[in-house]
Amino acid sequence: MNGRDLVRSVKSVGSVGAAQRLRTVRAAWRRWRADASGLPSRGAERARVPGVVQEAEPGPGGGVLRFSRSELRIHVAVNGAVFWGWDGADPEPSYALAGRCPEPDPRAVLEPDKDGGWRVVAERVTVAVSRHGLVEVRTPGGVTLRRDLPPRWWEPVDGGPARWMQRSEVAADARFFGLGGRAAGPRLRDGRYRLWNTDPGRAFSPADDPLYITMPVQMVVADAATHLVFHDTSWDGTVALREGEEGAGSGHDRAGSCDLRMEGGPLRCWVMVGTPARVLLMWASLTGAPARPPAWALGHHHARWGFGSEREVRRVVAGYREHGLPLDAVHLDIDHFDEHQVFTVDEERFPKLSGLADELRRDGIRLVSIVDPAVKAAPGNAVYDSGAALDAFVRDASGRVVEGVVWPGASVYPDFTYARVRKWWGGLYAERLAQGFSGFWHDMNEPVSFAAFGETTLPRSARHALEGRGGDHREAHNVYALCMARAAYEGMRELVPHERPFLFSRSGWAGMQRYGGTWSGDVATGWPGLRASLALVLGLGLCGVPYSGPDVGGFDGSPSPELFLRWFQLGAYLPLFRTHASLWAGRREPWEFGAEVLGHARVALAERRRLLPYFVTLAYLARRTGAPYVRPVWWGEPEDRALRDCGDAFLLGDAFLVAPVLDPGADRRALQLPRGRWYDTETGRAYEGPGQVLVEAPLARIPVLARAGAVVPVHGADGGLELEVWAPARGRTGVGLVVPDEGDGWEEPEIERYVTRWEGRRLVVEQEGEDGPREPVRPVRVRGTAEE
Ligand code: NBV
Repeated sequence: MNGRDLVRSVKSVGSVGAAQRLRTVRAAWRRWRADASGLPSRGAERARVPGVVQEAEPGPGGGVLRFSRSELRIHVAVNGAVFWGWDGADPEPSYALAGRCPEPDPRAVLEPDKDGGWRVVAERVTVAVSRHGLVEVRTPGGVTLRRDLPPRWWEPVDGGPARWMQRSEVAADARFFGLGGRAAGPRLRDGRYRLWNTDPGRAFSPADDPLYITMPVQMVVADAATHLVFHDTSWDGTVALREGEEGAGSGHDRAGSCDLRMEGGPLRCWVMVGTPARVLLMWASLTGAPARPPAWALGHHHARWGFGSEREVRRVVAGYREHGLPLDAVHLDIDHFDEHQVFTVDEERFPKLSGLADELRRDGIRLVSIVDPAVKAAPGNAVYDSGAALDAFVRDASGRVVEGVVWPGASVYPDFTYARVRKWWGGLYAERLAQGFSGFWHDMNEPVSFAAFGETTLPRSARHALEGRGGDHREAHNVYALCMARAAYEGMRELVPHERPFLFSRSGWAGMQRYGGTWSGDVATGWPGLRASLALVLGLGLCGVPYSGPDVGGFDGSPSPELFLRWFQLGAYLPLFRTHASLWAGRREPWEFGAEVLGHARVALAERRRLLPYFVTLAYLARRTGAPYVRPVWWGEPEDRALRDCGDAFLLGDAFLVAPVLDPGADRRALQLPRGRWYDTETGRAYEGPGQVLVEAPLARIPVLARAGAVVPVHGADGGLELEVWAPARGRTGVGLVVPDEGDGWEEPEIERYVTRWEGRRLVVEQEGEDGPREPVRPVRVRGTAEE
């Protein structure tokens, strides 16, 4: 971008102008007034607990327990997940569920337990309810995983939504993960975590909480088993976590605890027990299989807020070509809109956008467009006019359309909790497709309205359709982006039925993986930001959202060459591999950081390209099983406590252990190994796990280890698919799945399964087939046999 373009871009960002500042003061004031009149104060409240159980009524998969002051509905579903809801809460309606609630498991029955309590015994879990409403989740072997104390409600005497509190205890050795995207994760240490999707309004660091995606989803990992608990309510709330402590010697254990306080909504939850893999399989069967991105979305993306012109896009793309750097997608930010209005193009600076898109596509590069939900409140603006005609915009309690302030100035917000609004919005993507865009990047959808004081979102009293049930922003806020993603996804399925949509969204909620992925938002440039990038990807994966990645290099400022390179090297192993930065930040093209960084970045990019078939396979497996591509090192051994506490490395599928460099000046690092033999993929050196080792981490690369026995699909030198086989240890066998890239449509690929074993001194690799094992048709390259 030249100087003139920069000045124009900066000027066109309304927030820096005096008029915009005045608008934000007015918006904050309007928000405050709307809530003052639209949300009556709660007045006096009365506390309530369930009381004593009076009767039990068995039903399919469980039954109903009637207490003197509440009712508990409990059932085990066929997928093995357990549901319970107080005050008669049902699993439906729910924004998290992918479809109807799964059928009850007829084998699970409600039966009397000791001391006047009741229990439901299922195949993998027993749930016991005491006569006072304490709910215990136990393994089939009888070990308690979670004790939910009787809940407590506070009800306004004059009516209105009850606030409630649920205190739970977990094993002293348990660790907490999840709760959406938490920059301080992946292990969630003692503290309070808020459940309210929030744009921090500036580049965030690990101390910032909450961020854009919050979810009442916890994965709790303990010696006895892993469980996932999901409190299905979208209201504002907080989770206070405290890890337990094991008593040394003859001392007592102190249980871990979780206090969940919600401002409203039903008190209902789902619990899933098993291994991490089983738990996420159940989660995906309940809330939806993760969308499978098209193969190009598994390559390298380059974005920039402030390309500013077609000329600049061409310049950057040419730079990638000239420097021998593969590129798969370019993302256009709000600066390509006409006055920041979504679904428009600034014709002066992007006069032939569809021509540019065609040209890029011929070179194998796709264009991705940002999409913001707020619509410029200006009659004559086509999006505004069509939305207004449909009564699509959120209104306040008095019936006036809520006006906020975002990039285009005064703006209004589609109510995505309304099916016909979603349909209208989904249709608007036709304009983007006609411009040549292949994918979409949802931003500012917490949703954001700039405000001079108070919260930067819509008034809590703002009204939403909530699928016809009606309600306000307190309930709709956290699912706003989820519903926007649904609108886009369903729209694209109609507009381009033969292609898998590519969509990723800054904000979201439980179930968002059905429509696409996310990215880490505006992560602050700095070493802590780099660490937070990994924490977010890991944590979101454990909440069922497998496709994500950070702004490589960080969103603001200018990373040092070393920091940029380390970020780039990490990004090359994450599902979404994207360089991006703010309008005011330094450049992020790899050649801007000197010849040494450029050379190493080229190697990282080439390796990402080589591993593309593996990423395609992982994307497919995520869809089939819910398993994230990026997994914590304890994935297969959650009982290994040293692994449980390790958040600075990850497993990429089953085959690789990736150890990013997260500190400046490091040229080696400690790494906690899971069980078995691991080969340094660069040097071939073998390490034996479990245990801690020191691995070489020169500036040229981050350590990546391959699991002995892994069979990995990669691109060979001729671009064809070949198998990289990492020798199993003597006497051991190995296995690998390969899902060939069948294009960007909906065809179900044929999964290939390979096994490897030693026959004397010969390593045999075979493909399994219906008629028994056979020679693989694909070329095989064996590695890791040097010292055999
Ligand atoms: O659209 C501009 C930016 C975007 O580049 C970034 O990725 C988003 O997270 N957007 C936020 C709005 C402005 C942030 C200051």
